[in-house]
Amino acid sequence: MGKTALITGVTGQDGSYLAELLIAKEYTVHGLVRRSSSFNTERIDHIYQDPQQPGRTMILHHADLSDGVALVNLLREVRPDEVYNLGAQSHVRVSFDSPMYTGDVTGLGTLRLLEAIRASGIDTRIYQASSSEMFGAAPPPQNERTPFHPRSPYGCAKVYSYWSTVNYREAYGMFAVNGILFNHESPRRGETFVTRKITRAVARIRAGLQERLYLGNLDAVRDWGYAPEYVEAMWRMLQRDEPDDYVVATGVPATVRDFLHAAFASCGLDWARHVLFDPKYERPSEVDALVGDASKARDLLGWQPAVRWRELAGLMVEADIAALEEELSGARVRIDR
Ligand code: NAP
Ligand code: F7E
Repeated sequence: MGKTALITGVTGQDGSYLAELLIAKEYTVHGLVRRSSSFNTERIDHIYQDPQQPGRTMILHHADLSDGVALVNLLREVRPDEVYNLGAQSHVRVSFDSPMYTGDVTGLGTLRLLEAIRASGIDTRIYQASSSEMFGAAPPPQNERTPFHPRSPYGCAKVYSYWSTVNYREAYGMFAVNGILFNHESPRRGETFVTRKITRAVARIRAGLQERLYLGNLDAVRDWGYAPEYVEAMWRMLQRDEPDDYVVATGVPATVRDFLHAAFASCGLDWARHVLFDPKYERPSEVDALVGDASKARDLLGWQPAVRWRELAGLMVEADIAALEEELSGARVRIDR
């Protein structure tokens, strides 16, 4: 019998890659999906299995991180060996517009899940999706010993979740780990995060569908890795003998301007002819530089990244060009459920 996992945030970028990884490892994957008035399962449509299919290994449940009782009921029903808490309001700029909501889902949501594990009485391991945003203003390179100095409601909520996870490990002996992941991207990255916003615009400008791209601060430094590699690190953390916290990063810095240049240049375009500044994309308090030191993950998990930011920019542009061509040819269809 394979293991059973429950993923919150299964419809997100990481959730979709993690579900693929676990299914390939013969897990039965249960995913928590929040109710939406429009389809929100596009990233997992290709691995979706019909409820009527016997012996299916991918099962979706409606619930929400704001509903603690629903979490208890779900855990009692599924009895997972492993829980991956990836669900969150994950957009830093938006967290300044909706700080209470972000605190509720991204912060308290984790506590609800930890408490639901206790209340349901099941024996399980939990992965918490912690973030380099917790380091905020702390100068790079950042590792597991770097003090937190969050710069947004999102960062503050993640710090709350981080310490709640550590507290449940210490107080109740729970196998609870924090993966402190630096920015990771892919063709499935949400369209309003800066990398995807850029690569999508490159595809559209190249096709003559868009002329201008409005951005905020181009000087910010980030450490961008490739999401499918990062979900492997999550899984490895839960396979260890002892629970612990790990930084996951490439260690390679680049500015938003560097990424912009590489993405446009990969199609022979000059970004400076298309990009304009809009202050609405700036944050009230910015995180200037995040560059991770992932040597602990390398030494203890045997995890190392292969894809660096320049290659990532190229592969994301290629994927956005292919997706646009498919869309324009009418070949892309939505699956109804
Ligand atoms: P994402 O694409 O924004 O996905 C977030 C997921 O959370 C989506 O499935 C979303 O559902 C779900 N969600 C939102 N509100 C919810 C609620 N109230 N109840 C239940 N689910 C809810 O994020 P990601 O990039 O995959 O990141 C996964 C996790 O890692 C997040 O916790 C994020 O904060 C954290 N993280 C990300 C990065 C990164 O660079 N990607 C780095 C460090 C940490 P919908 O699809 O319906 O919106
Ligand atoms: O911004 C600058 C912006 O929104 C990156 C989330 O996954 O990673 C992500 O958070 C940088 C910032 O990601 C635009 O000011 C300029 O300095 O792509 P982003 P983020 O804020 O680093 C962390 C690790 C997480 O945990 C989060 O969940 O780019 N920037 N112009 C812009 N950013 C956006 N979104 N849009 C712009 O137009």
